[in-house]
This record gives sequence, structure tokens and C-alpha cells, in this order.
Amino acid sequence: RSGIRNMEWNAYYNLNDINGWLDDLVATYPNTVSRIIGGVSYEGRDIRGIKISHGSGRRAIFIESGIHAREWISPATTCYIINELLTSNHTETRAAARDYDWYIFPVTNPDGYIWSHEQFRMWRKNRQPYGTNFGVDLNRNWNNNWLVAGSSSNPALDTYAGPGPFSEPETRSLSSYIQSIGDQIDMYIATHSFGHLLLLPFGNSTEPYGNYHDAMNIGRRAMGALSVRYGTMYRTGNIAEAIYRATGGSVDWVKEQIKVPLVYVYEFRDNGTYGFLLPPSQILPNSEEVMDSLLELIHQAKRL
Ligand code: ING
Ligand code: ZN
Repeated sequence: RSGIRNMEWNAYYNLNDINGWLDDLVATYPNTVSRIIGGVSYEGRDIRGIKISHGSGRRAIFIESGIHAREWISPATTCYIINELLTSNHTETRAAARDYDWYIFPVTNPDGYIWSHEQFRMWRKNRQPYGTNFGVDLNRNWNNNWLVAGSSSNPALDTYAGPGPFSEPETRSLSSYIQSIGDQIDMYIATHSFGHLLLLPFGNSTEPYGNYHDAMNIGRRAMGALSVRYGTMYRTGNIAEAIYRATGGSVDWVKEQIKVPLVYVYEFRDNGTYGFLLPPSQILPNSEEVMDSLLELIHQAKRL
């Protein structure tokens, strides 16, 4: 049997360890945790997740992590969030765990994650071959303004959007899973690194829409909460204006097609010193401050 019993939050784990740990959670908390499969990868791996639920009829929070292989802090922090939701004695954390159904996928690009661990640390895409090249940027392949901005039609590049929208098994299967539970989702959170940002849709327009100002205010307050513990300052803004124009990302599709009310992208630590090679000593502080902000996101969203 592969996998580890407990995560120590001082090392980045490989896919086997993460999956083994998820299995242990299902075994340890059979009444609240269930194994879910969000889809399948090009190389045939399941996109594995867990659902945390304390009863039926609850609204849901969805967390998508590890869509980019080299952004190791994304799965690591998401595992910490899972652990907190299941083991914390903190009143607000326990309430958040109880009040929502949680759909959490730490590694949505399993083939790429393994490639980054075993072959090439800076790998970003999935591993489907196109000609002599490999991989599609799974955050440029969703069927919303596909290939319009910040994406490439060149399979040699890191932002290759694929031959068509949802050409990749990962995005095709995960999007249909999201669609199947879409009307339950109150909040969708995608996690990336790096840059200390909280981003809102859309990737191709800075025009305010529907609840844009509310979403921005909720996000700003949550980033205030994030800064309290260690002084880390996140900027909140629309994708196109705060980072760069880029289309075909998951969150734009989730906002536009599924109409999830609150949709955010985190760009975790750091701000460029180590970049994707964030030292494992920063897993815990990153996770703690993000957990603080997640509780504030929920708190602010409820006041709405
Ligand atoms: N950043 C994201 C990227 O895919 C992003 C930013 C999010 C763009 C959502 C478009 C939509 O480029 C990282 N670090 O990957
Ligand atoms: Zn990313």
C-alpha cells in the first residue's frame, strides 16, 4: 500500500502519497468524507478528490488545485485546508466544515504533477502529445473565449490552448463533473502560484458585471484577514487587470457557463523570490494565512 499516514506540512508530497492520504481520510471519517472522481487524465489516471459533507441539502464550496504541474504549493495548501476542515477545534473552521458541502480536488493535473516530480520540475501542462511536443495548458483549454487572449496555438509553448476547446480529457471530464453539481455551488476557488493575488473573472475584460463589486469587496476583506497573521499583502483584482489577459481558464467558464456566484483564483506565495520553487518551510505559513482568508471569504459571503 502506498501513501503516508499524516502530512507534516514541511514537505511536498508526490501523487501516491496524496492519494494514499485521501484514502486514509475516507477510512477514518466514513460518515463525512467520501471519495469522488472528478474525471480522468490523458494517461488514464483518476482526478481524485474528496467530498466533505455533514448532511444533505447544503450549498457547496468547490476547490480546484494543481491544474498547473509545477505550482506545488497549490495541492499542498489544499491538503492543509482539508485537514483543517476535518480536525480543527477552531469554532469558525468547524462551522465552515459543517455548514457547507466541500468538493475538493488537490491535483487536477495528475500526469503533469508526476512529470514535475520525476522528470522536469518546471513542467506546467498536461502530458498529451501533439506532434513532437507534449502538453496543453489546462487553464487555457476551457470552452469560454477559447484562444482569444494570453494563449497560444503553438504546442511547443507553455500556454498552448490545445487544438480546440475541451480537447483534453482532464478539462472535458472535470467540466462535466462541475456541471453535474453546478447548481449546488456557492463558491468556486482555483488555486495557483505565485504572486500574492486574489483574482476575479474575467480574463479578457475589466468590465464590471452582475455582482462584480460585491465579489471584489468580499475578496478585499478576505485579503485583509490573510494579512493579519504574517503581514503578507495580497492584491485583489480582475484577472485581466491584476495579472494579464488570458482566456480559456476554468474560472471564466465556471462563472459564465455554470453561473456560480462567487469565483476566485488565488495566486499563493511567494512574490517572486523563489517563485514556483517555494521552500517547503513556507507551506505552513502559506496554508495558515490562506485558511484565515478562506474563513473570511465565507463570513463575508454570508453577510451578503
Ligand atoms: N496563473 C493563472 C494562469 O493560468 C489565470 C492566472 C487564472 C489566468 C485564471 C486566467 C484565468 O496563467 C498561473 N500562475 O498559472
Ligand atoms: Zn497556475
